[in-house]
Amino acid sequence: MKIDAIFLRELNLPLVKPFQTSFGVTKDRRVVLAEVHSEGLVGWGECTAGEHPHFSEESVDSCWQVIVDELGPTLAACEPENGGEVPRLLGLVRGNRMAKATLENAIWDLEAQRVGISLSELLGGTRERIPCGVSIGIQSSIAETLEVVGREVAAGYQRIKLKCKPGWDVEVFERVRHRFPEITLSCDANSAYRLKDADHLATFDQFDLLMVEQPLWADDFYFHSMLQKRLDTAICLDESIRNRRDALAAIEMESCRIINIKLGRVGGFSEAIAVHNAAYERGIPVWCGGMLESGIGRSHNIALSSLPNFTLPGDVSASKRYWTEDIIEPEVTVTSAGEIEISQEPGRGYAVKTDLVERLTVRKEEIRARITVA
Ligand code: OSB
Ligand code: MG
Repeated sequence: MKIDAIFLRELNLPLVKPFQTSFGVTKDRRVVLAEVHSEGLVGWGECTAGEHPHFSEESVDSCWQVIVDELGPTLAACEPENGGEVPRLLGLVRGNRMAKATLENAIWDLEAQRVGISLSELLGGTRERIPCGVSIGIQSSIAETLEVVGREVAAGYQRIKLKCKPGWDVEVFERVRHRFPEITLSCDANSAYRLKDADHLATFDQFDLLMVEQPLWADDFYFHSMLQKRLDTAICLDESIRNRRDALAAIEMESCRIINIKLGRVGGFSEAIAVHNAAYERGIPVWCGGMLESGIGRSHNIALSSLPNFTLPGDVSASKRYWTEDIIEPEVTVTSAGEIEISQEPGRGYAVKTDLVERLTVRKEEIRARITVA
């Protein structure tokens, strides 16, 4: 496909309410979108990097720089046949996976539109609807947490994940489990613990959690494998899994029993499918993580979640939990059974509200082709 133009935009999108993890609070999202024009069609990509390099080394500003100066000009000079070719075209740049995913995913979006099939079908999706869970940030009190959990359970969500950290864990789990004995519950530490906390982490076993997500260092497999031996509860790795080889290492070392797949974290759809397949072949279930995405990233997550090994509820939830008005139409809605229906329309299945995107744009840059010689 011929690339006619690439625009990169930054939007300012205030969250409906602040989201707190073990590494900080997010109030307003700075959403970077790539808009790739090709032969009359427009493919969209969303950058999932945070405002600060806390979840990973990448941030909104690092991605902006790498896309504008490196990845964008390279891609604009190519004529990729499909999304699957993009990792090779951008391979000269090391790392920077969230930046790469922003562009690669836009090409997959274009490809689905060109072929005239849904993005889900293009990716190899097999589900008509996907099970949904929610990630609940650290609240100011346990009473408030109980209220939020109650609201999400009533809305139908199939799994509740509580963000945790030292000092905000067992007491919270205890009260939530006591009030909601039957719900599927998990927790996510975003690497807030150390191996010396193993005895403490083992006390989480009494709460019948579906998993403990990323308890230790973001770059670790070995200490997670030591910890997994001491827990009955399954460890799920998020931050640690950057690609298929990481998934293979983690599975081989028994560092986890479940894998969270995030498009940005692994560098785009190609690698996400590779991680999915590697886990599938080895009997390790996966689920789709979230990064407080706008409707564009959210629609990509929905399509990805339709692949067969996404058997556990993902952190893919309704637009209204994050935004007063999402930038897509229709907005993402979740049924009372806690499911999202997969669109069978060509492409993403959610139209971009271009006028709203334009109004929310705080910076925009057109990227021109540049031939890079290795
Ligand atoms: O670790 O899953 C995570 C949000 C920002 C950074 C990291 C994570 C999260 C979430 C939110 O848990 C998931 C979502 O609802 O988008
Ligand atoms: Mg996580």
